[in-house]
Amino acid sequence: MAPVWYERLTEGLTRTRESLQGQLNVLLRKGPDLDVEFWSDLEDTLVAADMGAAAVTEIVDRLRDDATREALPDAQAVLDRLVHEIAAEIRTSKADLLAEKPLVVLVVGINGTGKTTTVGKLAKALSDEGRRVVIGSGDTFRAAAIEQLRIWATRANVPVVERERGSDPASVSFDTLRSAEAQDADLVLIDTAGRLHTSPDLMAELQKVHRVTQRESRWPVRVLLVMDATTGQNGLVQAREFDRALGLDGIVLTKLDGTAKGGIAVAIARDLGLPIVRIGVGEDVDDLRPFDPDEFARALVTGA
Ligand SMILES: Nc1nc2c(ncn2[C@@H]2O[C@H](COP(=O)(O)OP(=O)(O)OP(=O)(O)O)[C@@H](O)[C@H]2O)c(=O)[nH]1
Ligand SMILES: [Mg+2]
Repeated sequence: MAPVWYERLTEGLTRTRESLQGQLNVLLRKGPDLDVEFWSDLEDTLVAADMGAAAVTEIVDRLRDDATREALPDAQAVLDRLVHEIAAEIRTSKADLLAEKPLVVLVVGINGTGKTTTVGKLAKALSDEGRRVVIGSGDTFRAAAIEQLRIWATRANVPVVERERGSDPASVSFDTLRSAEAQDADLVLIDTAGRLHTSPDLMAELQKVHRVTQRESRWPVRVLLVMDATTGQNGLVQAREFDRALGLDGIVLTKLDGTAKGGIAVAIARDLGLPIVRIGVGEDVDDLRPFDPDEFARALVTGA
């Protein structure tokens, strides 16, 4: 039997897989001919799952080469090979960015992508693994953000550092770092307010938070962008802007359970050259998973 977390992953990717498989079945039914039309239909199918045109062209070109060289007998054989090709396309660095110790992580992104939830899930998972976590409540803007994070901190049983609503978020970073050092922590997770990548004032504020965090931290500071998979290709535009403003170290891709376009992971890994550090496949505390290219490709295409 598949482990529970893999079931959650395949469950989370159900929409993408069903849509992909529906299309692929149409291809399979058309018969064994690997003609020009087959390859072009396959390209269309993968593009529709949001994998991105450039990545899809590469994947399909490689499959076509394989089919010629190794005489893949039929469409079914090609689809079996597809999993390997997708995995190869999304394979980035093997090391887990969050394994570094001690470490400060600034969590950023546009509104509602799942930043606060991700901070909560990470705090729980990593403190369960023995990390000494302190959370910083850097969203001093949105009503109820502080309470929302406090609930997660309680759930994860880790301390949270906060200031009253309307405070300077950079000063929350400052307080959090001092508190983490005093408590001999080894992982600081700092939540930030959601903001549009197109808002110069809010991006400047975030740059200041980042600057202060870097200046005040004795530990390495990494910036994680939380991206909502349901935003599709626009997520790539957001990521480029945040990267330009801050220099991103990795991506957390959330809400993969809520979209038929999970192929966006392929576009991210390929086009941004940034590691996907974790993926969100639901709202529960357990629904944050490591991103393993082979498992992900398998869950996406076959679900077995
Ligand atoms: N289905 C699903 N929902 C998620 C996932 N991650 C977060 N959510 C939900 O998305 C909504 C927004 O999550 P938040 O964590 O508040 O998002 P945020 O980025 O902090 O939002 P702002 O602080 O307002 O910018 C909540 O209802 C979460 O439960 C996920 O992986 N899957
Ligand atoms: Mg939030």
